[in-house]
Amino acid sequence: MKLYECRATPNPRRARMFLAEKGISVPLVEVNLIDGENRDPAFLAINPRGLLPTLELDDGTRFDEVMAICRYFEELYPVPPLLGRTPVERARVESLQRRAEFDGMIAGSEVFRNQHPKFADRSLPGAPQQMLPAIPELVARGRAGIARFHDWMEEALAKSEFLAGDALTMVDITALCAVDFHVWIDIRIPASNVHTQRWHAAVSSRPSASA
Ligand SMILES: N[C@@H](CCC(=O)N[C@@H](CS)C(=O)NCC(=O)O)C(=O)O
Repeated sequence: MKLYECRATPNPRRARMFLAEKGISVPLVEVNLIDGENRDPAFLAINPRGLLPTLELDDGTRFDEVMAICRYFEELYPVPPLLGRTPVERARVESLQRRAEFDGMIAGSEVFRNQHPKFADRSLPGAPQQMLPAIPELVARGRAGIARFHDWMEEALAKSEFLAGDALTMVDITALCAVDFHVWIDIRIPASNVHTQRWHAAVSSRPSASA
């Protein structure tokens, strides 16, 4: 088994952090996305979408998408549960995880990709044969999404230690990776959001945060 990833980038970090919280060790293969190695024919033969992370099983099965990879490992190694323990918890984690992903991770990507000159012809990740030019108007929408993300986190974290309750879940992993990714676009948790600041310091100090 191996996990194709790129150490510097936020979505592979979500997968690495999830694995570290579970205590699972998977050999990592670095693909230098910054230099465009994910769009080289050698990597496109592995994943035609050129997307990271991509998991490869010992029988050659491969799949991408962070949540598909995490769900696979959650089924094999249910302890500690990071996607919820009961049907209701699982539904709640799914709902909040998507919120962190859309308003945190994807909104950050919208700002970053639509304003960075290196991504002028790649406003969406994946599928190099279907590259899309940047749409500068999306930068404002991304920023609005991130403001909404900050408000939601502050409200949730005023009520509980972690975003989905009293234990760390995938919601916290996605949110932490999003918050740290936002530094690339010079956006930080507002200083007045004290509950989110407390949460960020606590989650960042876990060994998995530097996995
Ligand atoms: N929805 C995907 C998003 C993955 C993604 O956007 N990965 C980025 C790295 S953070 C990537 O592979 N980008 C390829 C590119 O920009 O060419 C997931 O959750 O895994």
